[in-house]
Amino acid sequence: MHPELQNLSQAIKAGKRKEARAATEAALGAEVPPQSILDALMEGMSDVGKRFKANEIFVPEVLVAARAMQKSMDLLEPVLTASGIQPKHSIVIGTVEGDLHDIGKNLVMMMLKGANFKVIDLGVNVALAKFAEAVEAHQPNVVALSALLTTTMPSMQNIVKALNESGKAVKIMVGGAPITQNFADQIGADGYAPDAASAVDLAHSLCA
Ligand code: B1M
Repeated sequence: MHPELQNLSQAIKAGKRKEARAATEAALGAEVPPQSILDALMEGMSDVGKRFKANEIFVPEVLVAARAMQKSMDLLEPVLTASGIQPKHSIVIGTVEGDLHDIGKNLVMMMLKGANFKVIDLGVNVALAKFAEAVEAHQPNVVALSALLTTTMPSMQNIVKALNESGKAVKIMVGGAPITQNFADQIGADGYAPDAASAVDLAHSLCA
C-alpha cells in the first residue's frame, strides 16, 4: 500500500483531521488513483465501525473519526466525480416526524458515507410527504428511518406503511434506541440495525 494511504487510514482511525487532509492531499499529489484513496478511507471507517460495535470505542471517537473522514472526502469528492467514480447505491435518511434526535442518525449517515453510499439527509422531524418527495426525486435504493422516542414509533410505522403501499421499489431500514427487530418486522420494514456499524452491513445486504 502507498505510504500516504497508510497514513490516511491511520489518520481516520485516530480521528486526526489535519493528518487525514494532509495524507489525502499528498496521495492526490502523488497521483495515487482516487479509487485507492477511497478504499483506504473506507478501510479506516470500517475499522472504526467494528471497534464501535465491539464497544472498544464510543460515540465521541466515532464522531471525530467521521469528521476526519469528511475532511478527506471534501478533497476527494470532486476528483471522484471528475473521474466518473460514483457511489453505486443511494440512501435517503431522516429522523421521523415528531422526533428531533439526530446524533445517532448522523452517526449512521457518516458511517454509510464512509462505506461509499450516496446519502441524502432529510434531517429531523421528517414527515411522510417529505420522504415520499425524496423517493420520487432521488430514486434511492434504501430509505433509512431513525426514531428515538417511543412516542414517534407510530410515525415510523405510518411512513413504512405508506412507502410500502406506494409500490416503489425501495427498501426500508429502521433503527434507533426504542426500535427492535420485532417492531421492524411488525411494521413491515425490510431491515433493522441496532447500531451504526450494523446499519452499514444491513444497507449492503439490502442493496445486494
Ligand atoms: Co432526548 N430523550 N428528549 N434529547 N435524549 C432520550 C431519547 C430519552 C431516552 C431520555 C430519557 O428519558 N431517559 C427519552 C425518550 C424516552 C422514550 O421515548 N422512551 C428522551 C426524551 C423524553 C426527550 C424529550 C421528550 C424531553 C423533553 O423535552 N421533555 C425531548 C423530545 C424532543 C423531540 O424529539 N421532539 C428530548 C430532547 C432531547 C435533546 C434535544 C435535548 C437531545 C437531542 C439532541 C440531538 O439529537 N441533536 C436529547 C438527547 C441527547 C437524548 C439522549 C440523552 C441521548 C440520545 C443520543 O443521542 N444518544 C437520550 C437518552 C439516552 O439515550 N441516554 C434521550 C447517542 C446516540 C449515538 O445513540 O441515538 O440511540 P442513538 O443511536 C444509535 C442507535 O440507536 C442506532 O445507531 C446509533 C449509533 O449506534 N441508530 C440507528 C439510530 N438511528 C438509527 C437508524 C438506523 C440504524 C441504526 O437505520 C435507519
